[in-house]
Amino acid sequence: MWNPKVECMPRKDVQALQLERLRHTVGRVYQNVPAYREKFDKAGVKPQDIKTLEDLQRLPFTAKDDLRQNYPFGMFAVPMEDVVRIHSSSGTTGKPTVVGYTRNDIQVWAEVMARTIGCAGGDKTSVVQVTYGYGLFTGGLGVHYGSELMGCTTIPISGGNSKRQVMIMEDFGTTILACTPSYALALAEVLVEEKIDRSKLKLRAGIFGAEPWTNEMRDELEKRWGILALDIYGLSEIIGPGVSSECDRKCGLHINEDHFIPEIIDPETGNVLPDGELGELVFTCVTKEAFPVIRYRTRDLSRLFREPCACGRTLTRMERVSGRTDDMLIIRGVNVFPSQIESVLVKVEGAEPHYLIIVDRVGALDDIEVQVELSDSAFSDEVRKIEDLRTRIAGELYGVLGLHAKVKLVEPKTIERSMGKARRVIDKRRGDA
Ligand code: DLL
Repeated sequence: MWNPKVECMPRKDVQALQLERLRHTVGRVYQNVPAYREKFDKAGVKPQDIKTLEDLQRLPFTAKDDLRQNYPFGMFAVPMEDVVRIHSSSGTTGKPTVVGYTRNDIQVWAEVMARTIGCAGGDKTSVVQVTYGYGLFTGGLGVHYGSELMGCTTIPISGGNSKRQVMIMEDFGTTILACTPSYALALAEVLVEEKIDRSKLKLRAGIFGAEPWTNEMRDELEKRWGILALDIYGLSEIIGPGVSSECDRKCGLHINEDHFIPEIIDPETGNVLPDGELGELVFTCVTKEAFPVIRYRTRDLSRLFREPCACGRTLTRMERVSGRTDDMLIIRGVNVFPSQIESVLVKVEGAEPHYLIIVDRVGALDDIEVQVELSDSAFSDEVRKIEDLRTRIAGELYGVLGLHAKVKLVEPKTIERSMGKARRVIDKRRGDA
């Protein structure tokens, strides 16, 4: 464990720390960021009104739109001369979201990322291959600084060039792989293609995140790599990776709540939901200097658990993110999450866990097609067997989704492999090409 003093802190001490930091941050943003002052004034709440942690609920939410309206630096709470780093999240439409860090913010980020690596059993003897992209995306540099702070040997290889990735993994003795789960799956295939003997690798853990994935996909990655595959979560607006991470108990992600206060709300009403209920994650940054967001609506769906973990950590845990509020597909009135489809596909014998969901409207009806890759062995089967497989997958999908999805089996290696966040859904109804 990187920082047992904080990670195992008694709950009342965490809360006292949160309150003190929250009050300080709320005062700062009110003072320094006109957009927050306006929002707070409109809601009729002053920084002095925040006397308990529950008073957080009196503050208005911040949404992606607020950041857009103040693009690029309008919500920074320090003068630009104190900003030492900028990152941004790509966003599919319009202007990106821009986030800034002071020197101290970068140190906090390294600290929370060292905890993340610690959760995966890392220490200064670890060799961390950072396969998340470096650049404006927070993945690469985020893991990088945490890994260096911990004293790990850090390989800043970034994404891409899969053959080189597996060669370096073997030659440099990588022990922890950091990349998206979809890229980890693609790399597992390259390992086989390159005939690299898995038993010669020193790899023991993967810290996978930046996109939704399922427990079924975890089992698959653990099987293919022979490692511990752990979920790590974060978003640029809060800090990047380092918001929360799983330990080897795999029972939720430990939130670094001495820096980020989590809440779960009903996405429709905005009401805070009790612990254990599924809803939208909201975070408040209480130590960030350059870009402290207050009650930021992530659109990610999860639940919170407060009981201490068997590992000894007392920090609040969040359930693996099962989807986003804007991820949900409504097909003929039925709510469908891509993660439900993934959990079925990963388990099917004869199909590879590479898939693409295509949604369209044909006439007045929504139409959903799930493309799945055949495995090499299934591909050489006779037509009847392939047809049986197709029917079986369609049946299993029906069982989970309660609606008929078309299943199209495609040839091995024809679904595009991604180096970063995989694109799983093409929704032609909203104009996706
Ligand atoms: O993806 C930060 C990150 C980098 C996290 C590397 C983990 C590892 P953004 O590009 O701003 O930041 O995207 C944030 O990605 O709101 C979620 O919807 C999704 N996401 C991130 N981690 C997970 C995860 C980075 N473990 C958005 N499970 C978030 C599910 C995730 N979704």
